[in-house]
Amino acid sequence: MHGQPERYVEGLPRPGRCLVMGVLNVTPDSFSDGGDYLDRDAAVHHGLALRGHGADLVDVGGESTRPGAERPSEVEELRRVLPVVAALVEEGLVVSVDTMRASVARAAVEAGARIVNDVSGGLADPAMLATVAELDVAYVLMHWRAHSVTMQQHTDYDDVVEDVADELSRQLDAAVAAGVASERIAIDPGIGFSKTADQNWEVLARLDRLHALGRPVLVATSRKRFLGHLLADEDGTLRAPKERDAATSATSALAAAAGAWCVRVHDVRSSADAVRVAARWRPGNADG
Ligand code: PMM
Repeated sequence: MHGQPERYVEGLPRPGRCLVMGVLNVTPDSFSDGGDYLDRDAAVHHGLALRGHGADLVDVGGESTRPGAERPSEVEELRRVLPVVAALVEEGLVVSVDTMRASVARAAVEAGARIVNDVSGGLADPAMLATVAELDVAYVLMHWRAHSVTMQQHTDYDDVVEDVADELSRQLDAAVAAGVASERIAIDPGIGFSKTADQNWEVLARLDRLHALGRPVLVATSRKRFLGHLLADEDGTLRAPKERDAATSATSALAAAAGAWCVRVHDVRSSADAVRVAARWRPGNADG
């Protein structure tokens, strides 16, 4: 499995450029869009708009993972997510479910989701990896150390790039050992999860180290706090989350140019443009 970077995940679109995954949070408390799409119709409407703006995939999540967030119950998560997944699948979208729970992953896949996006990379729910193996769907496996309530207490690394790569490699081995087909797996360094702002930038500057793990890499920087720090006012006030989209499209272009397989973003239009620019920039890629 470890060797040349793979460019594709089996069973997902292959447009010849970095994919764009649109974020659809059906939560009251996500950091940038919490409460915006809690109502089912508003959520479905937004999912369709994301496709219209150029999303290749739409990622539906019912649990906020912002630092300090409390978890919803399983019943509540299912109630938020399932009707939205089903309605978007019905409309022909490629839907991913953002969940750490095997039961939610299973129900969403039964409703038509084609990707399980597990920010815990199989570590939060002992049933997750076997469930994904059985469902035989695509799996986004993220670097993760702890639930959101405590994750910012877990930012000790000897070398953040090497340690994230090693921990991801172990998570990847566990997934494959549980029967998940390696061609179905993408990896994700988990920007903002158990990482300081500086550590996020270090990881982003070394995506080559993650590519050495041999799987496509998803990069999710959208509107995250480290961008708010970068763009802070002189008095130290962070740039507000919804004012971080221009910076996000810059990270999307840079990630795509560095070989990322997919970027996960809230403002799809600007990042869809950015990944097209990155593709066209490559020598000899006139069709990008
Ligand atoms: N970040 C958030 C949620 N889901 N999924 C993946 N694969 N990678 C991430 O970095 C990630 C994620 C953070 O919350 P948001 O939905 O408000 O962006």
